[in-house]
Amino acid sequence: MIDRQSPVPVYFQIEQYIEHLIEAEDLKEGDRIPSEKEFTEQFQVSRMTIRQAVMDLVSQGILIRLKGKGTFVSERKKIEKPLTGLNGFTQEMESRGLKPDSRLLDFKLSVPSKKIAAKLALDVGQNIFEIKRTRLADGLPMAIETSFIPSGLVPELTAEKANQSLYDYIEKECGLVIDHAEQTLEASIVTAREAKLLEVPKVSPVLLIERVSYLKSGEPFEFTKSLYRADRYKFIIRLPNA
Ligand code: 16G
Repeated sequence: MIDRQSPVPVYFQIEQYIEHLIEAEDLKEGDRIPSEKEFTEQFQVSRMTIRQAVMDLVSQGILIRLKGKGTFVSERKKIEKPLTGLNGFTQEMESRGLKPDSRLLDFKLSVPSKKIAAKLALDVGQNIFEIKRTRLADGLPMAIETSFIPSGLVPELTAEKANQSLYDYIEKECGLVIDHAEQTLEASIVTAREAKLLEVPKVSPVLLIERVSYLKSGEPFEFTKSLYRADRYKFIIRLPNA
């Protein structure tokens, strides 16, 4: 199987072999791949070589390592999210039959930076709530979101409420009407801390989305910076002929 005369490095040949097993469905999503020891015996190469091949596939998101359990073929099906229509994370996940959840990382009342004050059209002296959450679907981290909301709009907001659906709170409990949003989408790479929170390998790609949402009154009510896992998300846009 391994061609030692080939200019293609041995670890890369093993990588291609594992990818071939996945394509041929000899290894399916969620299957455990053979251990380093089994591969070493099969290919008669060093453990280091196997490790290099496996780590490469882990960093590409093709395999996933679970501490104490082994290495598995990752579930690669991405969520396909249309970039039309405004909805919140909770609503979006529920409509897909997934259970939304959040881990509150930070909740505080603060003075906005110049950038945030401009995004939210705030006057000097108006404060904001800053809410940072890891968003999960069926127990899996999907995104890290930091939302900035003018405190004057939601004066009664608490950490407990902020850890549930913010859009529900704004509409159902505050009686405000959400109208539209403007957002940008860029590629980015996680920091070491974000990698831990999202449970992805270091230096993984993410989709950075910045959204400013407006109430029916025309007033901006949130500026949110979201980092969505690039291995779990894919956005769809319909393009009518111009
Ligand atoms: C979405 C929004 C985010 C909003 C959140 C509210 C994107 C890119 N971002 O994640 O701006 O704050 O929903 O969700 O879609 P919630 O109602 O579950 O708190």
